[in-house]
Amino acid sequence: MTDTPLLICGAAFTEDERARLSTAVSSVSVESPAALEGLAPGLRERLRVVAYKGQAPFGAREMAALPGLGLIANFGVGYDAIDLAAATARDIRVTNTPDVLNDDVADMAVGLILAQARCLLRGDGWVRSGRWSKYGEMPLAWKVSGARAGIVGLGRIGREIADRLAAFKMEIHYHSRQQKETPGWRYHADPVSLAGAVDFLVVALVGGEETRNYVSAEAIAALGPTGVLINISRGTTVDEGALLAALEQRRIAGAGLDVYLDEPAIDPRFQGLDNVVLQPHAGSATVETRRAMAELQLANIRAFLDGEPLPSPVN
Ligand code: 8YV
Repeated sequence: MTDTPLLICGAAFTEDERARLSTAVSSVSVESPAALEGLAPGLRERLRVVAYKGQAPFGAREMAALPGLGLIANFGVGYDAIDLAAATARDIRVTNTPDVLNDDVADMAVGLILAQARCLLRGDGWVRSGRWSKYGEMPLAWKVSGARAGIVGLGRIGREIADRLAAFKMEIHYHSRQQKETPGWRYHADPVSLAGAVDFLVVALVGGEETRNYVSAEAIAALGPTGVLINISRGTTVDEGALLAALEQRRIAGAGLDVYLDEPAIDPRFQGLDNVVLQPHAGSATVETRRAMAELQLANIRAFLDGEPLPSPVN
C-alpha cells in the first residue's frame, strides 16, 4: 500500500498551489471538508496532514474522520475556520501563514480608504462614460491626508496599516485589548469611543467567536454621518446587519470592504449601494504573497513529516 500522508482540502487552492503541494508530498484532494467522509476508510486512516484553504468550518467531525491526523496546515494567517480547541484536544497541531501577508493586507486597507474617500470608482466611471466631457468636473471628494484614522486591533497587520496611515499625516487612534507602545498614537479602551473619535475606522481584528460583532451597532452609530468603515479582517468582526442599515440610511458616509459574513455569496444589499467599495477577499491576493504563503504552508508540512520544529505553529 502506498503512503499517502497528505490531504489537500479546499476548492480555493489554485492549480499552481495544488501542484506545489502534490509534487512535494504524495497526496489526495477534496473540494471541501464536507467531502472528506466520502473518502474510502482505508485512505482516511493513512492521512496524517491536511493542507487547508478556505472559510468552510473544519471541526471535530472532520477531525474524527481522519484518525491518523497530526497536522492541519492552514493557508492563511486567520485560522478561525479550524476548531482549534478540538484539534488541541486530539493532539493535532495547527499551523498558519503569518507575517508574509502583512504588507499586502495593509496596502489593501490603504487602497480602500483612498478609493472610498477620493471616489476613485466614480471617477473612473465619470471618464469612461463621457460625463467628464459632457458635464465637466465631478462632485468633490473628501481629503484623506491629515484626517483621523482609528485601527481596531493593533496586531501585526494593524500596525502595518497604522504606519502607512501615519505617512499620510493622519492622526492615529487605536483600540486593542491592551495599550501598546506606539509613537504617540492615541489609545481607546473600547471600540465605541474609538469610532466616535475618527473619520476612518479600520478593522484589523482576528476572526473567531471572541471577536464576533466586536464592531457593534453602537460603534457604527458612533462613527457618524461623515465616518467611513474599512474591514480587511473577517466579516464576523462587524455587525453586518447594523452596517448595512447604517449604509442604506446614510447614517455613515460609506464603507470599503474586503470581507463579508457569507463569502462569496455576499448579502445582495451590498451590491445595491453606491457608498461602498467592495473587494473579493483579496487582501493577500498578489502573486508574490500567495507564493510566500504557499511556501510557508509547505514548510510546515515538511517539518511535521520530518519530525522537525514547525515554522509557524498556532497550538
Ligand atoms: C486567505 C486570509 O487566507 O490569511 C488570511 O487570513 O483571509 C486570506 O489571506 C486567502 O484568501 C486564502 O483563503
